[in-house]
Amino acid sequence: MDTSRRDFFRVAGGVAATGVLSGVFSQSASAQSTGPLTKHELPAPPYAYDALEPYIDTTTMELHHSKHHAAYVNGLNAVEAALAQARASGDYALTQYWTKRAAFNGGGHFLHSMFWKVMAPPNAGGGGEPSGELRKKIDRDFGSFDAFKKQFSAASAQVEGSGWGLLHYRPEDDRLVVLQAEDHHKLTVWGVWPILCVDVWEHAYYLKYQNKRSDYIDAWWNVVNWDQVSANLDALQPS
Ligand code: MN3
Repeated sequence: MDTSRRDFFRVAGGVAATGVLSGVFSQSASAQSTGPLTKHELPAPPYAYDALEPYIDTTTMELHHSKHHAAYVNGLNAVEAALAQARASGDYALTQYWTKRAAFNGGGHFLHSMFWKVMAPPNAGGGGEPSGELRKKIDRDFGSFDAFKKQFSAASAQVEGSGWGLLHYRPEDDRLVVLQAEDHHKLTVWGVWPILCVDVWEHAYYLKYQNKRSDYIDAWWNVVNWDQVSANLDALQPS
């Protein structure tokens, strides 16, 4: 076992309260049938924690990235190790539990990774309005950028409990659609791909905005990185 793999096992073991991981680590080296595991890692945000001030405060950014997002990364690693352990042992009794945890933690890791990238410091790539092909599709599919913003803001503000507001591209009919997610995964729709997301869990805004989720969303538009959203759309278009 090489050093990085040992380090990963130590990290993953630290989050596995059930203790199921110790078995898979000892077995996975010899049991080829369980398959290799991906080591999911916490991506660094492309700016400093204080870069989105005054719209998103430094303490919120630091806790959100280094604690909350990190927990989803560790959780996803633990889930996949537990499922490998099930394959190694042949005991699939907890598969439903771990599969639900895979959706929650995998969704959390994916959406937070996108969330950091679709934001940029105000007046340094953040804010303003989209242009190019993205702007054309927004105007076409929502009537206007203003109407899109209102619908997206409303969808995000009206998420029941914790969740996300999402702008998706739907390749089937070449259309942009606004949807919600509860938690990180519920209300997921097939056949669409997210290109913009806003986290409306209370941990994303409560320190600065308390119960005023709509105020947070209004402020968040000032840090949207439209170049990144355009790049996300372009990556889904046939070239
Ligand atoms: Mn979050």
